[in-house]
Amino acid sequence: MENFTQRYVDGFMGELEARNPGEKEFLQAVREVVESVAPYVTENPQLMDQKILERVTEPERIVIFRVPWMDDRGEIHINRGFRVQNSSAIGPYKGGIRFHPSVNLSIMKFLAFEQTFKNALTTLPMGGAKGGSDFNPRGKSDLEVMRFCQSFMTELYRHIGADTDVPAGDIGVGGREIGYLFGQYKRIRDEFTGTLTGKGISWGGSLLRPEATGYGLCYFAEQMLATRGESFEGKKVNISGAGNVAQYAAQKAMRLGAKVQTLSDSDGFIYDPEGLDEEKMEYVLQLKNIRRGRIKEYAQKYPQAQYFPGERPWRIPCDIALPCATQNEIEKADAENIVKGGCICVAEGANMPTTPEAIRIIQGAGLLYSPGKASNAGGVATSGLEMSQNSMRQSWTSEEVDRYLRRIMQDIHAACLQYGKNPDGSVNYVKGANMAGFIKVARAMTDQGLV
Ligand code: NDP
Ligand code: 2IT
Repeated sequence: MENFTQRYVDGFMGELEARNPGEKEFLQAVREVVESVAPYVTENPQLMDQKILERVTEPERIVIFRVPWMDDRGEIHINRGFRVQNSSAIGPYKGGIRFHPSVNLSIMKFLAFEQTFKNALTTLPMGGAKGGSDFNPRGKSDLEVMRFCQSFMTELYRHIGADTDVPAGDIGVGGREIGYLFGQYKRIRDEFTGTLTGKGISWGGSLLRPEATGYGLCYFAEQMLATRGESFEGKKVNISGAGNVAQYAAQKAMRLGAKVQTLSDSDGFIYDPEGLDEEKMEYVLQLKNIRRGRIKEYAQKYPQAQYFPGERPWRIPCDIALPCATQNEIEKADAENIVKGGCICVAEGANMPTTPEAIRIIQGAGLLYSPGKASNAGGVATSGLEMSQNSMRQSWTSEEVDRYLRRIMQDIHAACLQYGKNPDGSVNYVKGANMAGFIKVARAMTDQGLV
């Protein structure tokens, strides 16, 4: 990076850190984007004059609220709810809701910031937002989850709407939670609109929305592999997580001819040297989505698989790594293991799962590497398709939705190539995704004046 550009990055980040002290995930996410776009911004001084980066890193609105609820024994609990509406430059705010004990303002702001550029990449008109709570759904009964969701929505409803802000799922928020949230929204507002996505198929949901993030991730990884004449066929794939994204990434990778060797949760990982098949996949879907069990039970059911408590799957050699659990789950030592194991491609299903140091190791070793905002955009893109279907009061077939999803992932890949191609022909997907997303958002902000 040239001196002037480096000074610009340092100055910008210094001010941002002073304004947002201690928000480490938010600062990490912003730094990655700023480093990618700084050469472009400094060559286009009108972007500096208009303070585009200063504006897009200050959320348009943040709502923080009390969420009181009562457990099955009659004890009262108080959680904290959040909605960060980062940018409405290109459409109504859009982004998931996360229920996890780690949720805090920094994590909400990083996710809303990332979502702004991810949504721009989808080519659909959606702004960027994120919400959630430090509520831990683990071990809670359905009724407790319902009471929590109703209390959460009793405050959130006043800040959202089909043309204002459209939440969806994320960690700890799946079909069950979206159902309870939607029910309460509808009851308070007395209107049946597409204000949440990820709804059930019989009440406004889109076919393929549950599968979309994982499937889209594999469609994107297919494109990356094709740049080197490779495919999923016969490849060993390691996946982290065992939730929504991991499940359908595993299913699609398997159907594309790969051997899926690992899945994980926050307690440990399973390694199945024979790989997943359709029957094992069905077992995982039942285990996680119906019984809400732990991944270690897989190794009890299938004794050829091993369970490693307290570990992540990255030390098992693989050809393709798909992190699908959470932020910063690939650290320096994990990245070294991934490289040492002969991996050729790391495609992110989770949001920001790789630390900056680990990214440098992976990119430095010449692996294909894609950031989540590009490769996991299939989920929110299909949410955008759900919004379109709701507005038209229509529902498309899975084939139609799948065709849109494939095309959107191909277009995002093409945008990454357009802005991320290095002189030697290799592709910097981080730069490509950040530039393509930023340029679109910056143009919309310029057109709409100082707001
Ligand atoms: P789920 O809640 O369905 O699954 C999350 C999985 O990751 C679980 O197996 C969970 O294990 C594990 N996990 C969560 N937090 C941690 C942690 N701190 N350490 C280790 N493991 C953890 O969530 P999703 O599959 O929906 O989301 C996974 C990732 O994908 C997130 O980064 C999310 O932001 C991202 N994403 C999700 C999209 C979607 O449409 N759902 C779209 C795009 C991105 P445990 O049960 O032990 O908590
Ligand atoms: O991180 C994400 O893109 C999501 N959790 C999906 C958001 C959405 O609105 O579908």
